[in-house]
Amino acid sequence: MRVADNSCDILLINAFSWNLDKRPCYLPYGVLYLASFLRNKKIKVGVYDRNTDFSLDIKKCIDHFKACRPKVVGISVLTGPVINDALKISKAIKAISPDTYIVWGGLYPTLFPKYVLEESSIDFIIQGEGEFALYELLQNLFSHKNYKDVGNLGFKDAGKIILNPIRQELLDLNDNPLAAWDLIDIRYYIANRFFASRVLTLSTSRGCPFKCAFCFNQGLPHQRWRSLNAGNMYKQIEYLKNNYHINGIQFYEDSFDTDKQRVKEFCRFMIDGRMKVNWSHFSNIIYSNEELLKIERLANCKYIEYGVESGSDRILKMIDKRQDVKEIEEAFAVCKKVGLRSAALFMIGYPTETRRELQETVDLVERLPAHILICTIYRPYPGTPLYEYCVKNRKFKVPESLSQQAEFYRFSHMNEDVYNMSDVPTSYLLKLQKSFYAKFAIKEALLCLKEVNLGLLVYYLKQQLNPGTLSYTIKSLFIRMGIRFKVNS
Ligand code: B12
Ligand code: SF4
Repeated sequence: MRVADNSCDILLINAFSWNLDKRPCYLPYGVLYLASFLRNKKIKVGVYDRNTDFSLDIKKCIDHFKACRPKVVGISVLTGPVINDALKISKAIKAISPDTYIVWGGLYPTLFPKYVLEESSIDFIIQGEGEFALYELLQNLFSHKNYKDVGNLGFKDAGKIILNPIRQELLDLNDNPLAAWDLIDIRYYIANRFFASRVLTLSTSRGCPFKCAFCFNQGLPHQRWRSLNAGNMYKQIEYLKNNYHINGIQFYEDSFDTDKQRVKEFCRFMIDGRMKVNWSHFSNIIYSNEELLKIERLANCKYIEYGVESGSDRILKMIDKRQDVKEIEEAFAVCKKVGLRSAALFMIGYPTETRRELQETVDLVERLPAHILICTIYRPYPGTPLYEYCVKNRKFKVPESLSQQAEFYRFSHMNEDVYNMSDVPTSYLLKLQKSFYAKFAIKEALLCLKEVNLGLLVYYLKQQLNPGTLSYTIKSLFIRMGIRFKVNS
């Protein structure tokens, strides 16, 4: 949240989505890459991350806006409760400064453009990748030229909502390799993880070549996988190590290892440079490759997160996951053999999912040698094949207003009263999610002990000693015992 002389042409705000114990943990790469791109074009940029503003109201954010006096405010918005925060900020800024342009970008306006533009405090949205479109919009606004042809732009013209076509051209990530880390207070983001004590997240690729039927990627026009090259990945790590003394990196991107050559070269850089930084990444089961994983291990990779999604082959086929249960088990076994820790990410509550299929997922969770488990409940995202299915066959209708959508797409948890696409009662899904949570809590505690990471153990215990969390964990443990021994009805 730093601006050199306080004034700027555009203030980029990352709306509040999450922090834990005063740590957002995840760097807001949407605004950080946009900021460095615009800065290279000589535009004065400020960044404000609401995830590091721990006040419940938006006073600090608005004071910051007043100090910067930008002509344009860009707000980065994911789907979920974050919408409410973005809306509150937009309304407050418009109320005190009606001439300031408000632009929303990020996944939510990309997937739900019309709902956003119906809101009077929002002037523009930019769909999809933001760099070229935002730069072009700013150039036109600053020189009072016509902005109506800017690709990816959405706006209102005489009350009518106009959505311009999405441009085919995508950014070459190597043209803008460093994010504007210096515009935020990085200390907030350094997290203590089990594999290293000072971890930052990195985002070195965009897009995904897979076609999972539930995933937002299918709703993004013209997304295509591309990446920073290995040299630039290494340069980023060197920069973060030299400037912020980190000892761990979490690659937080959809498809880190689509280009195996890139990963091999990156490992070579890490090994040759004797870089003492541990790291982790997401991967796909069908990318599992013992030879590559051994090289990764040598280059200090410690941990891999796999989208397992389900323990039922029928569900895996239905969601077009391109993996079966046997392959999943093999991939986790390879990780174990090579000496890498692993996480299994699951979803439950898919359309048509039955109790028997959910039991197959429970059984798989028991069998997998994963160290971390995460389980979320399925929600239909527009633009995805599974969303279309839910609209046609499960009477699904996306909630009408911005605030209802904020509630519907909120963080993983589900109430009894929302749409449930599966063939089992919502109460059963909730029980199952709690049971996974309990298993996760136990595995996490064991991992802290095994890694002899006392800082993390203290953090974990502090979290667990919070009365709300503790009662949730205890309740979850009982539910887990019930599900484990199949005595639940
Ligand atoms: C880091 C991350 C988080 C972080 C927060 C990130 C942040 N902004 O602070 C945390 C951990 C908090 C998080 C939480 C959740 N996340 Co998340 N997250 C990600 C992740 C892995 C990386 C985001 C990122 O840095 N991308 C890289 C940057 C460069 O891309 P970008 O942010 O899209 O930005 C570009 C454009 O969107 C645009 N843009 C972005 N902002 C702006 C602003 C302006 C003004 C303009 C013009 C343009 C613009 O330009 C940018 C550069 O081209 C994405 C995966 C992904 N591929 O993006 C999932 C992802 C966004 N998350 C997802 C989900 C499902 C969630 C959760 C719901 C998880 C859950 N079930 O609990 C929660 C929801 C939080 C909430 N809504 O309140 C989904 C989809 C969410 C959605 N449809 O909105 C994604 C896509 C993962 C997936 N494959 O399913 N997430
Ligand atoms: S692999 Fe992950 S990011 Fe890619 S389409 Fe599937 S769920 Fe989405």
